[in-house]
Amino acid sequence: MAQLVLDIGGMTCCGCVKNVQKVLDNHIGVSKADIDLASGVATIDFDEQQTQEKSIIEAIEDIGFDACKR
Ligand SMILES: [Cu+2]
Repeated sequence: MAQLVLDIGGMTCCGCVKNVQKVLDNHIGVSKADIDLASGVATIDFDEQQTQEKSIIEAIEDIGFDACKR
């Protein structure tokens, strides 16, 4: 199990957080994702056998948010 901490740009309300949360929860290999709206930080636990950092970042970018590794 690996952990990825991302700065997510563009989240302005809890609706945004919900959208990002949904994408992460549905992402194969992600076991846990905590998102903090105030700081814009997402802490993501994932299985390296099933997904990779790049794929998780792309999934967030695909719905219109910026994501970069801390
Ligand atoms: Cu929003």
